[in-house]
Amino acid sequence: TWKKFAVQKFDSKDSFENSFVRHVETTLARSLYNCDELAAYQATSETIRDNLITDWNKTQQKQTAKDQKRVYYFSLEFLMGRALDNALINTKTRDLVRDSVDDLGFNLEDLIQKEPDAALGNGGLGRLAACFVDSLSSGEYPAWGYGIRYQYGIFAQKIIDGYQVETPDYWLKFNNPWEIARNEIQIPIDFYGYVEHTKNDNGVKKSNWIGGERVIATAFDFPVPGYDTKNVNNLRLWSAQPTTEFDFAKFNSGDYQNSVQDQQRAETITAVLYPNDNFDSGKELRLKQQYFWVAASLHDIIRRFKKSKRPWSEFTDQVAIQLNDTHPTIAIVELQRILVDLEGLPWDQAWSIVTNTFGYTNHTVLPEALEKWPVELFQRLLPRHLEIIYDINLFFLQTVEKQFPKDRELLSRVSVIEESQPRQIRMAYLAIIGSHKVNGVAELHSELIKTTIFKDFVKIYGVSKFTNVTNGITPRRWLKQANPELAELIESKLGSDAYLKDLTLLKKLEEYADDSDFVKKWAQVKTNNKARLIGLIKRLTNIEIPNPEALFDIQVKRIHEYKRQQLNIFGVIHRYLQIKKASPEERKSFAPKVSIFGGKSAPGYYAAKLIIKLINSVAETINNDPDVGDLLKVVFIPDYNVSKAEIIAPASDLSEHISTAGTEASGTSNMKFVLNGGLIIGTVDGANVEITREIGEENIFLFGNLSENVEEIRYSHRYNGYQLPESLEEVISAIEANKFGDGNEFRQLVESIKYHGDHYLVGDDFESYLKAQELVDESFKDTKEWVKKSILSVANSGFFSSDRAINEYAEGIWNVESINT
Ligand code: 26Y
Repeated sequence: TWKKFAVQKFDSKDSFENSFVRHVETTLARSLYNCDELAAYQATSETIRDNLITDWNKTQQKQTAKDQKRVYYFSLEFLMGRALDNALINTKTRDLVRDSVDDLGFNLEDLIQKEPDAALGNGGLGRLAACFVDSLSSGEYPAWGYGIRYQYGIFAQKIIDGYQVETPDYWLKFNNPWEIARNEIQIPIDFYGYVEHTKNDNGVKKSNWIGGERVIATAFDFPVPGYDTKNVNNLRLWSAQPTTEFDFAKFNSGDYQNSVQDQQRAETITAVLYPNDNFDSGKELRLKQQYFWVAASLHDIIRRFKKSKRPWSEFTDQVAIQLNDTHPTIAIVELQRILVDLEGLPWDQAWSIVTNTFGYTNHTVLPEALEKWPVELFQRLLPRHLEIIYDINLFFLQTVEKQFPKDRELLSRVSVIEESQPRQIRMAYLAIIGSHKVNGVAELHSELIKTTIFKDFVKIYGVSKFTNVTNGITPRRWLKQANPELAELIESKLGSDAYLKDLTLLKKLEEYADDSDFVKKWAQVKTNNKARLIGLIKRLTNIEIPNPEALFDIQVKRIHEYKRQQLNIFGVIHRYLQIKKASPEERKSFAPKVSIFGGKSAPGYYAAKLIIKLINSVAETINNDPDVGDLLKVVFIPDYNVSKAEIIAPASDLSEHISTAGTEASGTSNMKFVLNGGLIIGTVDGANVEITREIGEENIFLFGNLSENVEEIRYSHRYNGYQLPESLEEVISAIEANKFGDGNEFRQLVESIKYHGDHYLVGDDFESYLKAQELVDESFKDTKEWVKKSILSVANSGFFSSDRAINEYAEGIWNVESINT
């Protein structure tokens, strides 16, 4: 009898329109006559959502029945972007829905634009998590993502007088059709309080944490559809709520107002995403977020495990947890606490379960990005966890001492506790000690962590604990969705869309690199995508790009000194000065170029904000200089985000990935640009190395010092002094001569390079950068050759699919299988 009531998925225009109308009239309580684009977007989404939820339910049932090992991806950031278009593509209903909403008097593209980005992340790390959940679903892995449902995502960036101004991103303003509130799931999470030490009847010590403040974690589920499969996995994001238990002491003393206020504080835990990328600010609320999310997630996972009535010894056959950076490291301690204090397991057995459960991904070697927490803060906020950390550290140091007797230096170097003022807990070390595998995110980076920041741990554990999984991106969003014309052209040659599931199939495109008809079409797609970007730029900045044939040179990513947007803008100034010096006749030999920047700075990062201001000031001068005309335009696109990246990445001729060698762990925008047929100018850093290997060094413009020399050069700067090249001195003089607004304003930026050691080696790489740019100009003149490079790059970028990355994690780290194997 159940069967006959089963919810029907829409599978035709008729059934779609039926459901659409029902959602307008019932879910939204509107009439069809009063249905604007926002309502139409919502009704469309609700209709898709019905299908997703139906498949989501079946997926969960199937996974439960199969009862295999599941993987849980713990990430404080999921930079998802918009859901609608992606759901249409993954469920292959886009054409049907386009025609249907057309019938109903709407344009699908317009409806798609109504959706706010789910911007619950800063940059690369958060977007990686989003690509990974897409690949986990598409590969039909039994997998859940766990994170926080921030009420405010990453701030929206406005540019006012050339300066970044942050405005709050209240993304949940309207109903969010893509989440399912699970109000019935209510998990109590405690903070503060004290630890009670007792002995049980057998004289065994027992510890019991009595929390001092309680909040409730409630779940919101986001269905994650796979591509061309009915598999829909779950992304569970936690939201903090007050408990309903009042503080009766306050209440009875008549202090009702304060009693309510205390409760309200609970909600602040999940109110806002910390907007720092690669920089640790060490705020108490951030640690509260971390524990809140991790404790709720583990509670959920353990509840699920207990339903199966298995013994604890089988926990690691059922559960793998991946830690996206050190942000969830407290999970290691929390699981140990649950097993020992609450479940009564012996320490060693518990610890073996813990270490076999966790894997840790490192995303950076920058010291300022490595998390450390003051011992004092832990003592107050999580007193029992601090005790457990001490014990973990003690047992660890004891084994090290056995292995390397009398090496006190080593012990103090690897101790989880840094004996500084104040004493701090080194979260990365805790993550290594509590995991069975540690991975970097590109080959070079994975080698670097073994030889620099974690070198002592290689000595202790052996090299096999450390591994590499090079990052990847999902070809569904970053090719099919962002670049539908290129996807169609590719499909016409490959004969099917199978490459979207096996990206290495792109290889076949090599056969067409000299096919003049194909080359022409390929170039036309790029031109169309550039036109689309020109429209966006006009709308956002009012800057006209007069020449769509100009070389589009793009650098979009978080603004950071190590990513060296300053090197790029100095290069632009150099070009400008060259144009100014040239005679009108000579000017004809310059290839027209548009220099495009975009990215957010952390609100408190002064140097990065100065870089933004400098870019805008340079743009102002150059764009209004009649000597320059169409030869050079400079644009700063405000509020760079996932949706804008989808328009920007397909429109590049050249993109810049020019970090100081050894500083960018991987980079993933480099992959997005290559997959969309743009060439790269870059340093020998992060995944650029592997991109070069895959596509061939004749197809990439590499420059700059190598990572193995960086420390030596910095040392030499410090002790022997250094001289900036003439070309850079000239650029700096132009800034100081107020050619780009008040030069004084940029003093700090200039001085850090001129006088304070030039930590990021801008001077050392400048000439080499200019040479690479000259080569770019030269190559771009030969359109046919350029397009050929573009085709060959795309043909050989299959390795950079996040599907490949996920398969590597599944096999090498999680020991988890796809549901159909
Ligand atoms: C400590 C805390 C404030 C913090 C917050 C965010 C620390 C780091 C981050 C974010 C780091 C991040 O996005 N890292 C990037 O990860 C990408 C995915 O692996 C890499 O491609 C990229 O090189 C790396 O910078």
